[in-house]
Amino acid sequence: MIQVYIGLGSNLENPIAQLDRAIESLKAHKDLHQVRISSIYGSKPVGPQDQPDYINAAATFMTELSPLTLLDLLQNIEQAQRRVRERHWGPRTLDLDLLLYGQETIQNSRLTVPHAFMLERGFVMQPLSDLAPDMLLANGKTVTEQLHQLDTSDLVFIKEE
Ligand code: A4P
Ligand code: MG
Repeated sequence: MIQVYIGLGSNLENPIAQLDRAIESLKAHKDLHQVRISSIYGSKPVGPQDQPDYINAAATFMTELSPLTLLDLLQNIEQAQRRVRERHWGPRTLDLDLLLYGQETIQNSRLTVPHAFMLERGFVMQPLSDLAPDMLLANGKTVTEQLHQLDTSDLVFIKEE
């Protein structure tokens, strides 16, 4: 079993309900075990600013699925919630990013793990610190230490999952 961390994001069509539904899909999946969910946060969009604010959370679980099978699963959940892919970093009903797959470094045409921008994004590191504050990152810092280096002034706590 590998411990996996994923990021969840939405800024369209009732984002909190989008996340809640995605969380239910994760919890119900037979190949994902010991699913835990962070609190839910709001933040200003990173990237194009002419789009609604985002809602973000993180999840962790144990699984035996391979990284690419897991990516398929995450993309199936995105598709089931009618995600429209239009603009890079643009608005979306549901975005599920594979942040960490155990300690593995993965670089292929479909996957970059650890996720390329996770360390610099408060909307990723804050929920991650709910789940694993003392976990060591590839840069040698803990999640909490990394979080404290970021500007998180736009983050608002929405609710506990
Ligand atoms: N891919 C590669 N690595 C991964 C990975 N670790 N996890 C590939 C998931 N997918 C990965 O993704 C495009 C391709 O990336 C996938 O087909 C997969 O094979 P996408 O989600 O369709 O494309 P995208 O959304 O245009 O790009 P990307 O890189 O996913 O965008 P981000 O980084 O997710 O940024 N602001 C706030 N406040 N909160 C947000 O959640 N999100 C974004 C999207 C921008 N601004 C935001 C937020
Ligand atoms: Mg994505």
